[in-house]
Amino acid sequence: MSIIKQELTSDQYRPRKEDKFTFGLWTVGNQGRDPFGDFVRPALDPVKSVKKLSELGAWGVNFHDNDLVPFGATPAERDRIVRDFKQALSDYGMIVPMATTNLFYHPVFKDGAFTAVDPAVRAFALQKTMSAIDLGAEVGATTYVFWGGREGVDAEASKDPVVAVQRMRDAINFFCQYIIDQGYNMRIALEPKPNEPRADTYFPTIGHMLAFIYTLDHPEMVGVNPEVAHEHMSGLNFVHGIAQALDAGKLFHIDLNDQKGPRYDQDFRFGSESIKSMFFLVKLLEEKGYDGPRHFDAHSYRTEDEEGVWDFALGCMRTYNMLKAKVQQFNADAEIQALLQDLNGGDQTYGGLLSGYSSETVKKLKETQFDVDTLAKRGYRYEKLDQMTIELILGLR
Ligand code: GLT
Ligand code: MN
Ligand code: MN
Repeated sequence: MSIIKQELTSDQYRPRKEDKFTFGLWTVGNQGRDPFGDFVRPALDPVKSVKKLSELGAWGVNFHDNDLVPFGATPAERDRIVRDFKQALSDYGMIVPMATTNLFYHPVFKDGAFTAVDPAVRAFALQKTMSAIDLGAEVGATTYVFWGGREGVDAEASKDPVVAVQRMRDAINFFCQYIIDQGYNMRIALEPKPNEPRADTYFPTIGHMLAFIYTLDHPEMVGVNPEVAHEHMSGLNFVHGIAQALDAGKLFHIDLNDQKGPRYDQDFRFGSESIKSMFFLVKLLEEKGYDGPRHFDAHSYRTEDEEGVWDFALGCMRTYNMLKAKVQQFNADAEIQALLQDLNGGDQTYGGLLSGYSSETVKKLKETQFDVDTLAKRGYRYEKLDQMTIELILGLR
């Protein structure tokens, strides 16, 4: 029995609309091309993707302008494609929470888009993105993603990196104002990536993006769209990056997938590799008030035919729900919770010294004698805590 058939016989991990799972049309539509080999799967009709994803329990789909409307389509072709697509959304009860622009595939973008050295390319990128924003608004998208794509360098000498940052700022400011002027209900989410397809991409991590946002004209309209694989490519802790984005109120969207450490961008099925990190990611998202889409920006292995693509899509969603159930189990595990309480309780004798700055606290802190030897001898029992976590994740608790 295939995974899909098993799944349709309903179980607690079955994806449901209220789970808010979404996929890019480019994810299930990925044809398996890589730098060493050509397409292995035929193109998937977006209408079919909408139908199939809805049947599997997804809530919505996202797209780049050209995932739906081919580059260079006439206005009449565009309108027909969009009409059929909107019909499919309504027929299968799906929505489009996010849209984005393809600013990397066509050769015109080989040196980037908003940071390209050629002013004509930069202006064309503005024009293309305005049309794509209009398309997104037409299908109800409320988040607009900017992934840098080819915004970067191979030859460092080619661009002044400060000018590149300024050009990106000018572009994002331009689109914020465009969205405001059109009256669209839309926020912008910036997606960092350290490299690939360029040798180095500008704004490589969540932290770089967060800092950049506060230099914009409308920082309140702009947040981040972090991707698991992209931070893992940099060897960073994704969970901590997400925590910082959440703390800043800037987690507008998220790209869930997986990755085997720092190497090329693998976009694997969610939770297929970094199980412990993804457990803590799901814990964070579920507990800290993220209520946006759980978007999968991943694709199936190149070895797969179409059935494998649907196995992949269902696998992403099931693994999220399985990890969510594990989080509930973690929170209900008496032994784990007792240890956590014990660990975080600590000695309250000095608690009063940590309630913020005051001249009184300064005075008290200066006078306090700390028993450093006793503090230094403390064992924290993190081995036990981590092992209990592992046993729980592996199903042994
Ligand atoms: C592309 C990229 C992704 C981005 C998509 C949005 S396009 O597939 O690899 O990480 O999220 O532009
Ligand atoms: Mn992505
Ligand atoms: Mn990726």
